[in-house]
Amino acid sequence: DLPIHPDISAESFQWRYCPPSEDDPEALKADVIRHIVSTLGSDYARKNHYNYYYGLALALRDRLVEQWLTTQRSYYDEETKRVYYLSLEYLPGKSLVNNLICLGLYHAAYRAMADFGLNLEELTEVEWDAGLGNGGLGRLASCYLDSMATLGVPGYGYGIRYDYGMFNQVIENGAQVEKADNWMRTFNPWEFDRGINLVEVKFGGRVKRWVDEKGRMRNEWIPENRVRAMPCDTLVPGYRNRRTINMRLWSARSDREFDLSYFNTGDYVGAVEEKVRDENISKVLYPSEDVIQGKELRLKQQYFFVAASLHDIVRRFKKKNDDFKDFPDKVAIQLNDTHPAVAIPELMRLLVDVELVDWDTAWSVCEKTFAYTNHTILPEALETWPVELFGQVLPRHLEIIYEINRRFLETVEAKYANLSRAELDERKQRLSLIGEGKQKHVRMANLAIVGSHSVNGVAALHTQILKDSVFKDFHELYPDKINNKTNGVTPRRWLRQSNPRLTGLIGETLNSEAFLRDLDLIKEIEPYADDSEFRKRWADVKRANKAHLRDYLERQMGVSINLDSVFDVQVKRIHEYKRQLLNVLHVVTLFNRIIDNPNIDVTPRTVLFGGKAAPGYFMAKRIIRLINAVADVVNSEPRVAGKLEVHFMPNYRVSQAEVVIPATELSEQISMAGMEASGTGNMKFAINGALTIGTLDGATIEMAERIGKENMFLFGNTADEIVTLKREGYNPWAYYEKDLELKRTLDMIAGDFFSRNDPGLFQPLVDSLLSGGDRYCLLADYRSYIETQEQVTTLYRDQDEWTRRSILNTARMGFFSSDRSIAEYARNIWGLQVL
Ligand code: IMP
Ligand code: B1N
Repeated sequence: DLPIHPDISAESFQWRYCPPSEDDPEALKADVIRHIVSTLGSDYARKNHYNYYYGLALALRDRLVEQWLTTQRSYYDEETKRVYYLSLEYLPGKSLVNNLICLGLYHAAYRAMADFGLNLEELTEVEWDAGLGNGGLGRLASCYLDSMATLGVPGYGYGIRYDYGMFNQVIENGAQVEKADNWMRTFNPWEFDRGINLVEVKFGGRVKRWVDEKGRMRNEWIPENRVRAMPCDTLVPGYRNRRTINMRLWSARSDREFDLSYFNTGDYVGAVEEKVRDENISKVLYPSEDVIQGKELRLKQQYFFVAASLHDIVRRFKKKNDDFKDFPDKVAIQLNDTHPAVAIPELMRLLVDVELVDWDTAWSVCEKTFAYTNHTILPEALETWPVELFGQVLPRHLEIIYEINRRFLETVEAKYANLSRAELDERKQRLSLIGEGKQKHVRMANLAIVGSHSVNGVAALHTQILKDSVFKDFHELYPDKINNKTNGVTPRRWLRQSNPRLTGLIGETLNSEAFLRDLDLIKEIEPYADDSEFRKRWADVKRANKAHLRDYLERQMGVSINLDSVFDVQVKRIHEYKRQLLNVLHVVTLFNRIIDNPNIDVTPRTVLFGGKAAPGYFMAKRIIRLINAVADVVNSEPRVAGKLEVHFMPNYRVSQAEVVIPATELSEQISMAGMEASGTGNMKFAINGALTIGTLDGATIEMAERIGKENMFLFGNTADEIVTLKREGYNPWAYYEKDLELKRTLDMIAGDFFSRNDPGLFQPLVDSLLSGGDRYCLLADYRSYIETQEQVTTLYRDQDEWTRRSILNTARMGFFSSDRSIAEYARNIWGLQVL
């Protein structure tokens, strides 16, 4: 189950273009041999891929650590302000090729390996994806670290080193089966484990209160349990700029081997059991996006990494400072969603209880230090914790949250003194950090907003929705706090690494690789859209990438897809709001049309799906089964052969995306308007020259503003129209009754056309659209989607025009570089100057 990259032919144009490295392959070869012998204890004469992958990776790590040391020293020398990105998830994928590219060593390594009789591209198959995240949010964190390193922002990523990352998805009888992702099974050559710098993290217990000799009221947390956090550092290089930053992930280590009391009671095995329980904290990533489960272990994960990280941050601050009033001038902390929001009461605890700073000063330090990024408006994804559970795990933090809330609600009272008592009480209830209801709960978003000076959404529409509805009351209270930072993606991985052919063509045409550092420069290819020679080369690149994907899928799944069809792709987490089901309705509609009219002049299509469903998400898992069932019927029907095929690509992940995206011609971004906070896959596709069929949602709207609506296929209700539709009483049955093609499609799915051996299998899906009320308005957008797909079919017949638009898409995507996003964060939130 390993992706295969195509061979590199020295003749190919990108090979000639890509700047050859100054580094000499001989030095690299010597280092590789040395590591194979001295670090791995293995024999370099055995030319296996494992030895040489690890040898090469370690030789690169040597170079990274040199860069990292000089980068870190410069921060101390210049006493710069540091930026800490706190995220429960990161999705780096594979590191070998990325690090070679950033260090300018790709060619040297390629030649070095060739001298050993090995192919560099085959070595990359040894590496496993680091999949320590669910999807967009985690990958965004990794793109942002890449951009911080490239722009020279003094950043650190902090998170958890899960033993098991995102599960591997296997399809058995059409259904998703989850397999543990044992990515640490073999040794991780990119990481430095720092087993001597352990940090203690406390849990449970009680709060002891006393008055000290100076008459001060003291609060001391007496924990019930202590766990140690071990730092594991992965170095993140900038693009050919000799700068390297660090992603520090914490691994839980038990404290108990040192706890003699257990031996005294004679319960040795019991002690080991508890030790294992402590180490479970960093055992596994929670594999669900957008649904919060409220499990104690998850809260412990959050506090574990936040406490260890803040300990590190404060330690580093204290090396050169003694007045905590200066903290916000030296430290900015960005909270990646509310998952690390417990950092706010933790910093208060450190300042007030431990450093004895007065409350008001401490609070002002917190507000100036923290900033919070919101990534979703889905109500079921807004984090809350039952007060009782919270108090058991973090008794002192719960007290601090109550005190923050008490003072906060006082300011609300003062501000709205003119309101009636009833109105004021309602407003206070909505703003409170503590929600009432069946059981009292801590509202993490409210905590994050109150404790931060900046709250940002991830696309313009999303931010507007935060201001107008989700956080309306807060926006009234703090009109300057909510701001937008539209997401971006790194062109190093999502252009240079994943699409060397296109990078080569652009680089050769512009005679520069500067667009990889400043993606705005890519607009300079726009005039070539009218150059027929250039268009031909552009189309050749796409075709080569399509062939690469075909070969990949042949190896992975044993299917051979039609190169002469339009590659129509929807890859992302499976979620009802993303509407993979709408895509399926289109596929079935096309199928019916071809069967009804064998002479129909269709453009051949290959519809590809990929994505994981949260293991407990019934509907999402059933959608995967439907896709596979429809694929079985469609792909074995001779009457549609050569015209339509459908495949579900198992185990979608970063390294697979790198193969799929450059080969895609039609990118499906069809969420219900208002639901997708931003999307980042949408950007990766357009940068790689896919045309988008999409709704006016998330960052797709901003893409349309730049690319031009005429160069995309936009359809469906807008976010405002959806609101109106629902307000006026949305009735899916009305669409079902009046649209015969839609009715027929739904009746086939409900009528077991795709589930002959499993009657009723897909009834729940159809029910969700009809009797269930169709929460995501698929039926309302169906007709407009089908008609827009017809426009796709028509345009595809004019390959020259299609290619012209493809070039315009790429040329106009400069804004969506994560370098632009990070420059905006740095200037407007972190108070840093970037060039
Ligand atoms: P082609 O088959 O000759 O067109 O080369 C495509 C392959 O080039 C892809 O698998 C890339 O992973 C790989 N590649 C990556 N970096 C470079 C580079 O710097 N020059 C050339 N090819 C590269
Ligand atoms: O974050 C991405 C956005 O581009 C997507 O639109 C958005 O859906 C995604 C709980 C999440 N929102 N919320 C999550 C992830 C893990 C988890 O445990 C929520 N992911 C997103 C980047 O901004």
